Amino acid sequence: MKQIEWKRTLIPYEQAVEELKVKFKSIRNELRAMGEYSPIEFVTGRVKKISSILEKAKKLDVSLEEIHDKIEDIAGIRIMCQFVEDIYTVVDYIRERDGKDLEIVYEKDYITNYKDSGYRSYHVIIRYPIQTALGPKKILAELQIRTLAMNFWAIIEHSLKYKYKRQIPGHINDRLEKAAHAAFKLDQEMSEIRHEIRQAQKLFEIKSNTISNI
Ligand code: 0O2
Repeated sequence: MKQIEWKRTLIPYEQAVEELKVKFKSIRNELRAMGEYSPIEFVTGRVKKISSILEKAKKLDVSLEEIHDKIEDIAGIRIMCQFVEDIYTVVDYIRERDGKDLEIVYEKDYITNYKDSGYRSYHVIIRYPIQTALGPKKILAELQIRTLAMNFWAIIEHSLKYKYKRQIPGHINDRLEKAAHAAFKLDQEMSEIRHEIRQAQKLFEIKSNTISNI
């Protein structure tokens, strides 16, 4: 496929990523504006790189015509949370919207069933309707919901995989395994004192608002 055709093919995915980012950021902004705790810390999104789409198509043995139905993460949204518990609150928000502005295709719980690599995250594959110049269209998108610690580890591991073309040397892999364990422990420890942390954050917010109103 020529560059220009790829560009056209990916436009609906770009649109979906932008719309979904706005929707999840709005949940966070609305809750904060009401003085409520937001389980969403921040949101990012991306359209998969053409080279990664081609790599995945090869791995899954799918033709270019099939990529829209078979590659589920061309449109990807990442929702970062402070605590593991928040992830499940966000998943509940998504489930509430099932059949409304999105359709859940299936869920993958890599938190309970973490990957051999040490990867932890909660994935929800959705079908998302968009309006295009040629009419309505539904596309697949992957929502990855994770804690800040899970995200930190995943970003580092992903860049090392990229650097070493997926053949990470043993001694670095050992460190990554230890780091995955440390990230897991960090999430556990933070969950244990989550009520204290939330109270402290609330006090800090009140203080900041008071100062900014002076
Ligand atoms: P990018 O650059 O984000 O597009 P499989 O690899 O077959 O086990 P599958 O079917 O590709 O899994 O889907 P899965 O497991 O839902 O993975 C999709 C995305 O999840 C990946 O996209 C990553 O973003 C993330 N992910 C999954 N496993 C790992 C992992 O072990 N480490 C890290 N860092 N991320 C992971 P891509 O295509 O890898 O990359």
